[in-house]
Amino acid sequence: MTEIPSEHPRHDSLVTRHRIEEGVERGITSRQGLIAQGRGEAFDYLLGERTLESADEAARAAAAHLLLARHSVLSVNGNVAALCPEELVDLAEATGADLEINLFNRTDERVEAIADHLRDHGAREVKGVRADARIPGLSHERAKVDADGIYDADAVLVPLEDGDRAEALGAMGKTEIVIDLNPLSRSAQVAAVPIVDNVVRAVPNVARHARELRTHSREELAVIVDAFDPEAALDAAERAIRAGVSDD
Ligand code: PTJ
Repeated sequence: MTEIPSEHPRHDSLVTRHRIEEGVERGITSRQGLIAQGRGEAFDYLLGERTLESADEAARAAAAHLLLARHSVLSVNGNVAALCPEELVDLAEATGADLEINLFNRTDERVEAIADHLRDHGAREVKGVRADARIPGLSHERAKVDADGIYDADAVLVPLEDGDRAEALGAMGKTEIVIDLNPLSRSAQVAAVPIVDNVVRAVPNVARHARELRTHSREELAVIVDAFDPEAALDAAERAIRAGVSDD
């Protein structure tokens, strides 16, 4: 990879772009993932490539949900696996969540490459290889899940995807936490907790909140969950994008 000087004004964005490129070369990320990344970058640019106050509040509510859940799962696709594998493993550890591979462009080779990549970054168990259950009402590959993983979970964290699985998981009564830089995307719109932020910032931020909230009682966590307003979070992000103003 070309060395990017740390003082380069778009350093973080360029590093992120290289990770996705490398992900494609290693068979982890799909070629469509490059397009998704470009779309995300445009929104991130408009957000000022920073975590809004409203996204930080969403990350805190997400952490509370993951800690309260009976069984939480972090869904992993080819983009997020390339962008922040170590941070995903750390978030799973901080919350007790499972990691499960779930792909739109699913092939056995990609599933294996992602599972190996996560294990190389410290994951002990990676679900989604067996895929012995289906999410009802979905005709594409993302319907394939593990019976003792996403199918059984009561809270699922879904980073960047299109919205139909998000809706189907909601219909199964699961609490859905979505990370997506586009506040108008279908998955962000249907999420119980939409985090409008880059996954490379949001995943470690949720882990940081989870570690801070770990000593809180279930009642205190429930107060945080109840106080969170998804529509207000989406409105704040949309306002920031349209007006280029800070919400904090
Ligand atoms: O690995 P697979 O086969 O499961 O495929 C994954 C992709 C991402 C290719 C697939 O889910 C897809 O095509 O997604 P979309 O429909 O392009 O949606 C991607 C969404 O994620 C868009 O709303 C982008 O704005 C957003 N996005 C892209 N990069 C990031 C992001 N959100 C947060 N952080 C990012 N780095």
